[in-house]
Amino acid sequence: MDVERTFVAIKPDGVQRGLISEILGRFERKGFKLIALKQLRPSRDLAEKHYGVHRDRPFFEGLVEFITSGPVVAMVWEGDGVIASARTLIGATKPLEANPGTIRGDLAVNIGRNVIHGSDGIETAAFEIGLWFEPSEINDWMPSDQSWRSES
Ligand code: D4T
Repeated sequence: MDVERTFVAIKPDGVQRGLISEILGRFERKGFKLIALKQLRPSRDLAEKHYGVHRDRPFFEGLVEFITSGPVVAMVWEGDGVIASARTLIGATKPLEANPGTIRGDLAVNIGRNVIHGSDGIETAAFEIGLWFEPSEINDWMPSDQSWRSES
């Protein structure tokens, strides 16, 4: 399997609730590699582009208001199968339907305050990484224990 990259963001509710380390830790402990990380308050333009696919949905305006309401922690994680695996770690969009053990299943109740975002496919991941990060902000590094992490 090709090494993948995915975009993950801790939304303003996750930041305000002090869940950054809890969420980051789950990706680290799983064994994925963090290659970009920053905190920012997204502009309206960035939020509208990020959620452009939902532009005509009734919840769009509230969603943009929410994601621009405070700091977001934006990340890029790398690893085999990381796009689908991150979605599994995150859990269902509706937190009340998310399985226990997932981030939303353990830490959220409301679809409009579901703590975290993760790209849902290869093309979306490439688009979102390019939208949120400059190439110079992405660090291509090799963990010293890489040989222990990879299949032989
Ligand atoms: P994100 O994109 O935030 O990771 O969420 P998902 O990928 O899990 O789900 P999504 O794209 O379908 O929804 C994007 C975002 O919109 C909010 N939302 C969604 C909402 O407030 N009301 C709704 O009815 C839906 C479907 C939650 C996530």
